Amino acid sequence: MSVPLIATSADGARVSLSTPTAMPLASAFLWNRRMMVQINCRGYATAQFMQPEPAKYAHAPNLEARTFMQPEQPYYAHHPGRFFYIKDEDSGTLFSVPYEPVRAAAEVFEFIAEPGRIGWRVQQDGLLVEASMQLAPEDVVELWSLRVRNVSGRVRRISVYPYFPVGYMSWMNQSASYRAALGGIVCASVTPYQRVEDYFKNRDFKDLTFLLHERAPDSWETRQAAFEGEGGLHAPSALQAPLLAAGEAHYEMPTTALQYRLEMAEGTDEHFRFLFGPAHDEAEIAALRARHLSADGFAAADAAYAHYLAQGRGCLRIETPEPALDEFINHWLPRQVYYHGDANRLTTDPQTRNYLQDHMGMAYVQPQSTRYAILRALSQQEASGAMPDGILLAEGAELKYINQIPHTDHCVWLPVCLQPYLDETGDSALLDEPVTGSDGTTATVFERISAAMRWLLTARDERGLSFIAQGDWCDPMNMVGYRGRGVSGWLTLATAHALTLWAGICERHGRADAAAEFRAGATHANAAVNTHLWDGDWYARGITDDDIVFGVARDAEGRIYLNPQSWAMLSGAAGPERQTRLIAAVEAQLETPYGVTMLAPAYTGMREDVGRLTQKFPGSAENGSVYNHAAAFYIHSLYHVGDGDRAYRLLRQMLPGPDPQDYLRRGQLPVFVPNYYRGAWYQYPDSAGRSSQLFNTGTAAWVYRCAIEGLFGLRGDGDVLRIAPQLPSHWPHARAQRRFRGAEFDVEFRREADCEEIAVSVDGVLMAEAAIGAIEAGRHYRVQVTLPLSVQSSTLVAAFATVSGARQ
Ligand code: CEZ
Repeated sequence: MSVPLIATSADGARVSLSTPTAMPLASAFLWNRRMMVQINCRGYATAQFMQPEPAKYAHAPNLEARTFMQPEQPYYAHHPGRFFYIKDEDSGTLFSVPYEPVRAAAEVFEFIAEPGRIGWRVQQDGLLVEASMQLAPEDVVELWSLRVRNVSGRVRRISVYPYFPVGYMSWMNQSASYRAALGGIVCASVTPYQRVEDYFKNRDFKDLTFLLHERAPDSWETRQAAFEGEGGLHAPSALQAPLLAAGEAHYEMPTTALQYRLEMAEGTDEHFRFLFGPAHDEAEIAALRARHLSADGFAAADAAYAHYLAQGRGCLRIETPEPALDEFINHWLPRQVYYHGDANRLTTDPQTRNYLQDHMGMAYVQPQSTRYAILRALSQQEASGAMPDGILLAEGAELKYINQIPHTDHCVWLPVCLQPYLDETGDSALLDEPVTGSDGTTATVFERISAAMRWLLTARDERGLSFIAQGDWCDPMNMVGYRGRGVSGWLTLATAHALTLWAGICERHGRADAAAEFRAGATHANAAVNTHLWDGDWYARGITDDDIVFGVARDAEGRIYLNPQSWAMLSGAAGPERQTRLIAAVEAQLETPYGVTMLAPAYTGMREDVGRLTQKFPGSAENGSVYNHAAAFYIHSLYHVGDGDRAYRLLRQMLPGPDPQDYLRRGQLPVFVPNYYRGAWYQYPDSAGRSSQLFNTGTAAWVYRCAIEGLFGLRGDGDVLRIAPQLPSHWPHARAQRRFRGAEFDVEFRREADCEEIAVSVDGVLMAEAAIGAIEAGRHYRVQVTLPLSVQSSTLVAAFATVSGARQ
C-alpha cells in the first residue's frame, strides 16, 4: 500500500507529510506572545523573540554584523536548524533526524504538524526516532523531546548527537562553554553596538543562547569549526572520534552539540528532553530548567499551550462536502487569525493597516481584543485626523522601516474593521468611548473616526482622486506619487467604501447629518473614479505624478490590477454592467489554477513612475503573484455582489490539495495560508503556484470573514443574526456551528427541489425572515435552512440588498 503524500487525522487537527524531499520547504509554526518558530520538514528553522524588538537566538548574522565582519572571523556557511545525528558505533553508519544535514533516505518519514506541536517520526537503519518541539505559552524557550527505539532485532551500540547550531553571534564578543551546574551548553555574546545610548538599551538583552539537557551527556562540543571540521555539516569531522572533544569556544563561532553513547537492547527506548532558547543570565537559565525540563514540566507546558490555543478557537465549525475545507477552517485558519491578533506579528510597531485588519479577524475570535486595538490605534491619531503609518505597542517603540514611508490608506481601515466588530458584538457603546490622543486631546471614537473620514476627503486632488504619496495598501508602489501629485484609483474606491460603511454606522446610531455628509463624499469619490479611471473593461490603478494613467489596456506590463476591480464592487462605483465587464477581465487576465493574481502581466523591469514593486521578481509578491491578501479582497467583493460560485472557486484555490499534484506544486501544507503563491505563469510556468511559506498575511482575517459572513452567510446585523448563505451551487447540504453573542447556533443547510427561496426555521418554528432575533446568551439554537436546488444569483443579490440596505 502506498503512503499518501499528505495525511490528515480523522479530526483534521494533525497533518503529516511522508517525505522530506518532494516539498522541501513545507513548514509549520508555533508561537506565543513573545516568540515564534517556523520549521520546515527537513529541520531548518527560523525563530524570533521579542526583547522588546524582534531578535534571534540562532541566527544568520544581521546586516550590521556583516558590515563589521572581522577578517579573522570568516563568514561560515550558516545553517539554522535543529538536528539529531545518529551514528552506529559498530558500522560507522550515520543518519540524521529530521532529514538534514546527512540527507540519507529514510525507510519511514513523517513530518507532523499539530496545532500545539511539530514533530517527526523517522525510521532508519533499524531505529525509530521521534522528535518533537513544543512551546510554553509564556516563556521564550523551545521544548524538545527525542525518543529512540531499537526495532532492529538486535543489540545496538549507537551515539546520538543533538546539534543545534547557533550561528555567528557577534563581532564584539562571542564564546561558548559547557556548564555542568546548569546542565547544558551556554553560548554567550554581546550584541554589537557603537552608540553609547545603545549600551543602555542592550544591557538587558538576552545575549545567551543555551541548550539544556535532562540527561547528562557523555561529551559535547561548543566550537562550530571543531565540530564540523573538514567533513562539514553533512559529515562532521567530530563524529569520527569516539567522543566529542568537550571544547570551549573563545571568540569563534559557538555552537551546541551533545553526545550520548547508548547500548540498546532490542525493543528498548531511550528518551531525552532538551530546552533551547535565549536568556539574559544564568539565573534565568536555571529558572527555565526548573520550570520546564522534566516529564511534568513538558506535560504542564503542553496543557497550558493547549489552553492558550483553545482561547483562539474561533466561532465557526463546519461540515461540508469538502473535508479539506472543513479541516482548514475548523482548525488552522482561526489559529492563524489568532496568531496575528494575539502576537501582532511579533512587532512593536505593526503597520496601521495590518494592525486593524488583523484585529478585524479577532472580532470572530476574541472581540475584546478588537475593541482594545481600535482604541489603541485611535489614541495615536494625528491632529489632522490622519492615522500614523504604524501603531506603537510597547513603551519606547518607534516607527521603523516601512513605517517611515508615507502611505495614505491607513484611515480607510477604521470603518472597514469596525463594521464587523459591531456586527459581531453589537457593542455600539464603543462609539461613545472617549479616547485621549498623544497630543492630550480627548474625543470619542465617533468623533475620531469622523475626523479620519474627513481627512480622507481632503487628501484628494481637484478631481476628487486620493493622493498616494509613497504607497497605499501596496507598500512598494512608492513612486507613483512621491512628488505629491500622483493618485491611487484603489484608494479612492477604498475611501468611498469606508465612507459608505461609516455613513451606515452613523445612520444606525442616530447621526443622520454625519451620515449624509459621508454618503455624499462616497458618491463623489465613486464618481471621480468612474469619470477618470474607467478604461473600457476595467478600472485603472492610478495616475502618476506626470499625469499618466496606469493599469490600463495600453500598458504592456501591469495592464490590469486586481484591487481596483474588487473595491469598485465594494464601493458601488461599478454598476451591473461594469461589474460584468470587470469580472470577465479578471477571469481572462488574472485567474490562474492557484488563485487570482494581483496584476498582469508582471513587470520585468523598473518602471520609475510606479516604483520598487516593478523591481520585484516577476510573479513574486506584489509583482503579479497570487497575492492572497488581494485575492481575499476580491473574494469578499464577489460575496458582496452575490457571485457565490465564483467566490467559492477562488477561495478553494487558496488552499493547497487535496490532489497530490497540487501539493507538490505549491509545496505548502494545509496548515496556514501563505502570503502568496508565485504568479507569472506564462513567463515562469515551472514555479507558478509555489508557496512563499510566509504566514504573516492579512489574508487570514479576510478569509475567515469570507467563510463566516459570505460562504455561510451567518452575519450579525444590529440585534439579529442574519442568514444569507452563498454556498456553492454544487453543495447539496452543509452544516455549521456558529458561536454568536454567547449563544450556539447549530445550522443545517439543505437544498430541496420544491424550495423557491431561502426558508429558516429555529427549533422547528418557521421564521418570517432569514434572521434570528432576541438572542439569549447561553442558549443552543437548532436552525434549519432550506435553499433552492440551484441558487439563482439574483435571489442572492436580492437577499444581499436587503441586508446591506438595512446595514448602510
Ligand atoms: O508586506 C505587506 C504589508 O505588511 O504587503 C502588503 C501590505 O498591505 C502590508 O501592509 C501589500 O504591499 O515590499 C514590501 O514592503 C512588501 O509590501 C512586504 O513587506 C510585504 C511582505 O511581503 C509581507 O507580506
